[in-house]
Amino acid sequence: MSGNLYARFERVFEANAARVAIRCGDGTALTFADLARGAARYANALNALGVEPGDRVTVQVEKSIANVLLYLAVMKAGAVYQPLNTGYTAAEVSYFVADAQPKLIVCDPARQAEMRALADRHGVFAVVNLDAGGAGSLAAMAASMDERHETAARNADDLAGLLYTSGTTGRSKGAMISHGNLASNAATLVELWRISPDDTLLHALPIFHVHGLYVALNTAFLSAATMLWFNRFDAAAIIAALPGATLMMGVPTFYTRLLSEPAFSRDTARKMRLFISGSAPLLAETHRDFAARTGHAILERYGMTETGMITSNPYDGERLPGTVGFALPDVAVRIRGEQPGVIEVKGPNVFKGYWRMPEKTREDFTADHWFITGDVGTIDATGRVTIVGRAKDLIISGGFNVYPKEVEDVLDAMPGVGESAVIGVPHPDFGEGVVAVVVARGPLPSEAEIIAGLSSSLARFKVPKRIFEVSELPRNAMGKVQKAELRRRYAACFGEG
Ligand code: MLC
Ligand code: AMP
Repeated sequence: MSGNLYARFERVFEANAARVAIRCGDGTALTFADLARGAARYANALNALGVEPGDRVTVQVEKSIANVLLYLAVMKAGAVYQPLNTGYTAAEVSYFVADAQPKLIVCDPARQAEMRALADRHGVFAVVNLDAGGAGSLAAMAASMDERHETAARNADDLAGLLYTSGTTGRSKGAMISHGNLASNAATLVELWRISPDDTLLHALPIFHVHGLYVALNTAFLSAATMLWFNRFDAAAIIAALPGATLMMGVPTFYTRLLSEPAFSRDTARKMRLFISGSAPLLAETHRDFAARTGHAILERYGMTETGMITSNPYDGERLPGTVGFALPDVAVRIRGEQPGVIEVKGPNVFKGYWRMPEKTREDFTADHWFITGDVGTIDATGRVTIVGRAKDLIISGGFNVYPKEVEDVLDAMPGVGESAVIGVPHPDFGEGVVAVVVARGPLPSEAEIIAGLSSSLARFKVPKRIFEVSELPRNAMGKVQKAELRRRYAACFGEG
């Protein structure tokens, strides 16, 4: 039997052919048969463009149904899906393309010329496009293709995805994720969270990261759940749709935004079976406020790009605010030495290593092959995990990761900036907000000018929302910048957080 995850989806799609797979806000709906036909057409288009098993396909497009078909098609064709945040600038994309060496780039039509130039520089065979409405040169090509396509045979260890995560120092790393990694994690979550064809999953997450892509899509496809489709998160639209949903997955910002809407009530959530939160810490206070408003205890789980999901609060047992629950049934977690300590993970969910970076891969695994997450936590006698901090210098803003070093490097290269320290402080909407503290060397541009300057090379979510000037950065005896001290100093700069 093929280890290609799409082969498993294909069986589900066939068995549920006439049922609705995805329902969109404009009333349009796709059946599972439509999904299978669309994926086949797109896979034939990919093959016609020269894509073969093992080739990387770089995708930077707005969320759409066509994007879902493309995701399925890449897997069906046995190729490796490399999704990129739509916020990334051309400079950022350039690195990913140079590193991944894709056969094909799929981009927004507005970026076709820019991507074509990039493709020429890096020997990429073809560039095609898809717009926010799902139209574009790839969609046109797929429409003319046969709706039959033989799913490429793959082994469970073959790559299905290449997802980049930034290193705390140095270059961004491509996490190599196999069909087996995805299949095991999706099957485990479907069972644990009891996802079934009776479910309607409200999908409002982006599909270029693990949460919206692998956790939400793969579990829905495997269980034949119906999805209610939103191209972005808009609290009012979500509240209007919630009475028709049974299941939702979101980052903590989704839940705080829902709570800030007076229209969000117990009645709105009357059909809901389960709210799931992850990608960033959910404040215990949000958990409690949500329970008081809706009667639902949000189920918090913990994961990473490199591992998929690691722990989850229980479906039946107590969902304890401020904790991330227990290791998934087929996953093991441990902390060596004293607690709190760095969480390590082992299981069929753990990725195959960093793309063409054997050294970095070695650094992030222990001698006995456990993956070192960089998250600091505790594990109690019952196995319940609580995350208390991070050993890695990382900010998580609204569920997006920001690596201070990357922002500091761009800041330090700006005229007038001597040195800088980038930190995350409590933010009422994004959980953590990015702040830069800079020491001037000569005349320092204004805050607005610095922010505008950074935005030309960095995605908007990475750009500090505030810039503070100081005469010197606080350092310890070793000369290391004391970021904890800076976080204390600017803790209230976004209000009480
Ligand atoms: C948008 N902005 C952000 C931001 N999102 N700034 C900081 N952090 C963010 N996350 C900027 C915009 O560019 C804009 O700035 C301004 O904030 C206001 O934008 P908005 O319209 O309010 O934002 P919105 O489109 O509503 O997006 C907010 C959001 C979105 C929370 C809905 O960020 C989101 O979908 N986040 C989900 C991230 C996610 O899926 N993470 C999963 C990672 S997987 P300006 O200046 O441009 O006007 C993972 C593993 C695991 O971590 O365990 O799941
Ligand atoms: P990413 O590299 O984007 O996959 O982000 C993974 C990181 O998100 C983890 O290493 C954690 O730091 C963080 N994370 C994910 N889920 C949670 C959670 N429930 N609570 C706290 N942190 C989380």
